[in-house]
Amino acid sequence: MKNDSYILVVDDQMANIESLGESLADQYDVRFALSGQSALEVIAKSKPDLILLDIMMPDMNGYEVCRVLQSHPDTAQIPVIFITALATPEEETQGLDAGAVDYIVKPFNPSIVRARVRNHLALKYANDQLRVLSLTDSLTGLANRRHLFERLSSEIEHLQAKPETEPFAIILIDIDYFKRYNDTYGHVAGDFCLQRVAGVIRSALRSPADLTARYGGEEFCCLLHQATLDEARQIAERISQSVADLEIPHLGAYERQFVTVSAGVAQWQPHMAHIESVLQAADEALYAAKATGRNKVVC
Ligand code: GH3
Ligand code: MG
Ligand code: MG
Ligand code: MG
Repeated sequence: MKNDSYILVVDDQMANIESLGESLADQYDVRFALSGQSALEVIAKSKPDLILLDIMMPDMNGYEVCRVLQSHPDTAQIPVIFITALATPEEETQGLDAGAVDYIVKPFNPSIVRARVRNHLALKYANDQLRVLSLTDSLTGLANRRHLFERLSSEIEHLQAKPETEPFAIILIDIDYFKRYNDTYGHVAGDFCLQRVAGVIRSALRSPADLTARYGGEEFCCLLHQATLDEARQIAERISQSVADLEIPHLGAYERQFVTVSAGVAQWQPHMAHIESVLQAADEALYAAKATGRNKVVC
C-alpha cells in the first residue's frame, strides 16, 4: 500500500541516494538533498515526516544538521535516522546524543532500513496524535487550557524579544446563567450548547495566529495575536452578537429567553510581569460585564 509519508534522504553521494530511494520509493514520497545546508533549506519549506541522514558530508556534517534541527521547536520532533559508514561505538553514541532516533551502518540492508523507517514513522504518528490530544478539549475540539498557557508564554517571550511589536489581546467569554440552562434542559443539552457556542467563537477568529481555548467549564478564552484593545473589543462584540443570533432557547435567562454571553477584554501591557496579570485584567472586565446586566462586552 502506498503511504504518503514524506521522507528526506540527505547524502553527498548520488549512488547512496539512488539505492535508498530504490528501497523506499514504492512506499513513500522520497525526496533528496545533497548537502546539510540544502537539507535545511528543503526542510524549512516543507517538513518531512522522517529524515535519513548521512554523517560525512563536506561543509556541514550530519551531527551538525541534527543539532540544528533539535534546537528549533518546529523541527525538533522530526525523527532522524543516521545512515553512515562510521561504525565505531563512539560515533554511534555521538549520533544518538545529537538527537537521532536510530543509527544504521552502511552498507545497509534494504529490508532492515524499510522496517526501521516503518517503525519510527508509526512512533512519530502516535506521538503527534498524543500531542494533539494533550492540547485539545475533547467536548468542543477547541484548544484546552494547557495549549492556551503554552501559547500565552510564547507570545510573551516573543514580545520580550521584540518589544516594539503590538502586544496580544485576550477575550474571556462566559455563558450567562448556564447553571440554570443545565437545570432546565439537562446536562446533555448543556454540552450541546457548549459545542454550538464554541463553534461561533472559533469562526470569529481572524487567522491561524489567533487561538480559541476552552478556559474552564463554560468559559472560553480567545488569544488574539498582535491585536489592539479596540480590535479585540470588536471581535468580542461580534462573538456576543453571533451567540445571540443562534437563538438557543433559555427560559432561565430572565427576560432575554435566549443563551447569551458576557465578555471581558484586555491587552498585554509591557509592565505586566506574568500571564496571570493579563488574565486577571480580562477577568475583572468580565466581572464588570456580569455585574452590570450580562450579555455585554467590557474592556
Ligand atoms: P453567570 O451568568 O454568573 O456566569 O452564571 P452561571 O450559572 O453561568 O455561572 P456558574 O459559574 O454558577 O455556573 C456555571 C455552570 O456551568 C455550572 C456547571 O454545571 C456548568 N458546566 C461547567 N462545565 C460544564 C460542562 O462541561 N457541561 C455542562 N453541561 N455544563 C457545564
Ligand atoms: Mg557522505
Ligand atoms: Mg463561569
Ligand atoms: Mg456563566
